Amino acid sequence: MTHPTPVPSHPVLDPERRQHVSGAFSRDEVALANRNAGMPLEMLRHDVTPAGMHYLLIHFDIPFVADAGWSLDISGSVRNPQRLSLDAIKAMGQVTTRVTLECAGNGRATASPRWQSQPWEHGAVGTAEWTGTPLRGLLERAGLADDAVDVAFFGADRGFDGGVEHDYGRSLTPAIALGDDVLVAWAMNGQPLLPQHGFPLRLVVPGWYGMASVKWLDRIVALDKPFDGFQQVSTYVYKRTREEHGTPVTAMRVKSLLVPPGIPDWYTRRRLVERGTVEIFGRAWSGAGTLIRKVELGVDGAWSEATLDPPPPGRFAWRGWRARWTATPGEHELACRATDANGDVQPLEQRWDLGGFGNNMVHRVAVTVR
Ligand SMILES: Nc1nc2c(c(=O)[nH]1)N[C@H]1C(S)=C(S)[C@@H](COP(=O)(O)O)O[C@H]1N2
Ligand SMILES: [Mo]
Repeated sequence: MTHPTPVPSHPVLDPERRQHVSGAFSRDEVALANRNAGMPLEMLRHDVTPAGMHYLLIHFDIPFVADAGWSLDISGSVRNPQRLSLDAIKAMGQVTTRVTLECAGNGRATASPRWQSQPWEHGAVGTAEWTGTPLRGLLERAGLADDAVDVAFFGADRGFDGGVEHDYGRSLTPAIALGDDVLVAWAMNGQPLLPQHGFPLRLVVPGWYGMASVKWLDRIVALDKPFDGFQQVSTYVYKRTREEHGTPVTAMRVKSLLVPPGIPDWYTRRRLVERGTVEIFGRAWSGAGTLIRKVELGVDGAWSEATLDPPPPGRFAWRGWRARWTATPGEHELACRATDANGDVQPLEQRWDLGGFGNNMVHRVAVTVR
């Protein structure tokens, strides 16, 4: 099976390649921010994010999908190519997993200079209960051939990036694709997927940054060489220079966020808090099923350990944490910092990355106490 090499056959739409910028947001960044909503941080209170409050990242257009007639093709290096209807997929058994998903670009907007793209601050994260059938069952039915070294997943959405036209597509190695955790999901929080979350079918790759969880999934192609699609090799790679080979973005890095306390100023979102005891609440998570070991609350640079809530079901959802702060009048900075079971801890400063990926620096919130 040879995969069509993406060659720009149309006038290149982004011939210059975008540049890094500092300062004011461009009109293009604002337009993207209006399409791709973040989760308001007060929604961290919910164990499971209400579907309409889960963050969204959609590269191209949301495909219009009529109710009936969807099918999923499995082809390439397989012994028994498949075309499966939704009903056939649902009949293959179902599981529900609670999964925290974060966009790899979360926090990009706070880098300087920043890559011109979706200008996320902190909200590109959410937790949902995804219901679907394990991907493994589908791949076993198709039977991966001995020469299959990669498995590519394509959505029904198509567009340009960097001048390259392509269907949104990502791949997983057979070892990961045949693992226990990856789902082909048709429901979110007990309801059919919303159009913006991939109706009628999507991949959910727990423990990974969101780019792997291909929405509007209509094609799986087993490959005899590593997938070279745009979203696999031309982005979602950690690197500091264009020349570098870099490291692919995969599992989420350990991270925590806090619900900004008190009340906000409408325009600046600055916080106003009454003096006295303030209950601080937040969430922490890591990638690849790694559990959270510790969360610390920082007050004006001094750290103390927070109390962890009971663990969530499974290994893939965020964990609540809480702490008490005795607020004294004046200006203060709150921060939170998580450590996972591997001993990985959030950095105090943002690592600079060309595409603005994997930013897990501690979350800081400025507060005025009266
Ligand atoms: N087909 C398709 N799948 C996609 C995307 C996309 O643009 N097209 N965006 C990816 C990215 S970058 C992220 S972070 C997640 C976001 O999933 P959500 O919008 O359901 O939160 O979907 C991923 N799957
Ligand atoms: Mo993303």
